[in-house]
Amino acid sequence: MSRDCLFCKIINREVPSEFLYEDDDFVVFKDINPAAPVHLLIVPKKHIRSINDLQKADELIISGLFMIAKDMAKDQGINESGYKLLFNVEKGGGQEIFHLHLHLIGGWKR
Ligand code: DGP
Repeated sequence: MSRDCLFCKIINREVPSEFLYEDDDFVVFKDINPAAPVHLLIVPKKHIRSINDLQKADELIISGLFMIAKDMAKDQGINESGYKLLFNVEKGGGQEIFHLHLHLIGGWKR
């Protein structure tokens, strides 16, 4: 938990957001500024600034992010049509919220 982190506040329900999925270690909610018809954020509850800050002990977090992403893609009905998974890393990589999250983006009509 980081006091001034928006995603920590969402995880702790200090800032309202509807969770599409939650377990002991992760939450999933819709991106407030969607880049596609489906744009979800898969977010570990542990505060990790970015991919750069991952430790060996975080391996289960990384595998969990991808397992939840593919389940959410199926849940949203976009697993067969296809989707993108994206990490923005630090400012130069487009990261705006410095709490690790995986973007799940898809649902285009092609
Ligand atoms: P990134 O640039 O990778 O750090 O992505 C951060 C995303 O978070 C960005 O696409 C917009 C989204 N976002 C920012 N503030 C909020 C918020 O208060 N609620 C929700 N649901 N999403 C937010």
